[in-house]
Amino acid sequence: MSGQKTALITGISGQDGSYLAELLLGKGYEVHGIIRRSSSINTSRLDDIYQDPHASHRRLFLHYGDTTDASMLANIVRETQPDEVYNLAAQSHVKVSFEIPDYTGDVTGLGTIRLLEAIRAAGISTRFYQASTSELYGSTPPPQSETTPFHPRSPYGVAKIYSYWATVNYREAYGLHASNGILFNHESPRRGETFVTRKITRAVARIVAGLQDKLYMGNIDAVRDWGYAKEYVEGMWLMAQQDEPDDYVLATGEGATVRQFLEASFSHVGLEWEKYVEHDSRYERPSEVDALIGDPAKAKEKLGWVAKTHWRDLAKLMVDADRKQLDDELSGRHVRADRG
Ligand code: NAP
Ligand code: G4F
Repeated sequence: MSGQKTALITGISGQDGSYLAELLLGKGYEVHGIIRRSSSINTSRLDDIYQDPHASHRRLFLHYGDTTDASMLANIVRETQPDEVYNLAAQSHVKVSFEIPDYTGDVTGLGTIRLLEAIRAAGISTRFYQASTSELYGSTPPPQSETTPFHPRSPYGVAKIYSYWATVNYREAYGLHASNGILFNHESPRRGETFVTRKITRAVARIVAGLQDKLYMGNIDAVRDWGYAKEYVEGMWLMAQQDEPDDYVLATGEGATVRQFLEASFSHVGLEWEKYVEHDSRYERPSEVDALIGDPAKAKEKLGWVAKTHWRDLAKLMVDADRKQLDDELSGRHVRADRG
């Protein structure tokens, strides 16, 4: 079909990658995604948009690869000639990054340079989106905007700052249309189960069902600015549509403590969180990011993007989805509850 755009997404099997792929397919794009080879199926978040490889008009194509494999990245960029590249692949867990710092630096930091070099080597005019993060601000107090100084507090944050500056550098050095989305925490029923919001909402569902009686948590005084992932991928796409590349914060502008998220999630099903939650220091980090609250004014003004769902509604939405998913599992209906 003439005029059809092509996008390449690294990290397509993750939370954001799956929502972004849906958005782009809905806009008529041909979408290519990189997935890792795994001994078990790792594409469950793509179930709704999976297309039979034998279907003649399919627009979703999955390719095996890894951000540590430069030749694979070069081949896929050259072969697919994407109009837009969204670099979402990362070892994205902050606590885990303290345990595997070398690997995190390789995948989350150097992986970006490998992809940028693949674009340069292909000699194509593409638009590049980098999944930057509020973790870059680290210990710099809120509110945080595009002009706030960075002070990362984890190997993950340090790796992401490398990728942030690599993106800026390729924009300045080579004129690449390369933008950083500095995204504050965004969650959904598809959130990985070891991130704090999903850990809480899954536990609430399991406690209601009588499958669990305690929830062990780390630092519940931490403040985060939680939004809804499905809305944030729209902001990624908008950045790639601008005439000029730039860097943008996406956030709700509202902060809450982990304690408040616990209270909202448990009270949604009529439970008192204090009766179930206990502390376990194993979930604390060697250096914590105490408070992240974004200032999304630039994204509102330049992109027309505004976060609609704030943390209280997000907590309810995620508890409801986890309860439905558990009900389906227990009754033998293995239907995902993450349609939201
Ligand atoms: P996620 O659910 O953890 O997804 C990460 C994706 O990267 C998965 O598809 C994963 O594949 C893939 N990946 C991991 N290591 C890889 C490697 N070596 N080679 C190729 N792919 C690899 O993360 P997310 O929440 O969707 O976040 C998307 C991106 O935004 C990440 O870069 C994250 O750091 C960043 N970010 C996230 C947030 C947030 O609050 N969610 C905020 C700011 C920035 P598998 O499925 O095989 O593991
Ligand atoms: O849900 P978290 O693990 O997310 P964190 O560390 O903020 O990182 C996420 O958001 C970043 C954007 O700011 C992304 F770049 C990154 O990829 C990831 O998506 O932890 C949130 C807070 C932390 O302060 C943590 O110490 O919750 C606190 N927490 C307290 N107890 C816990 C727990 N976190 C986890 N994962 N598990 C706990 O038991």
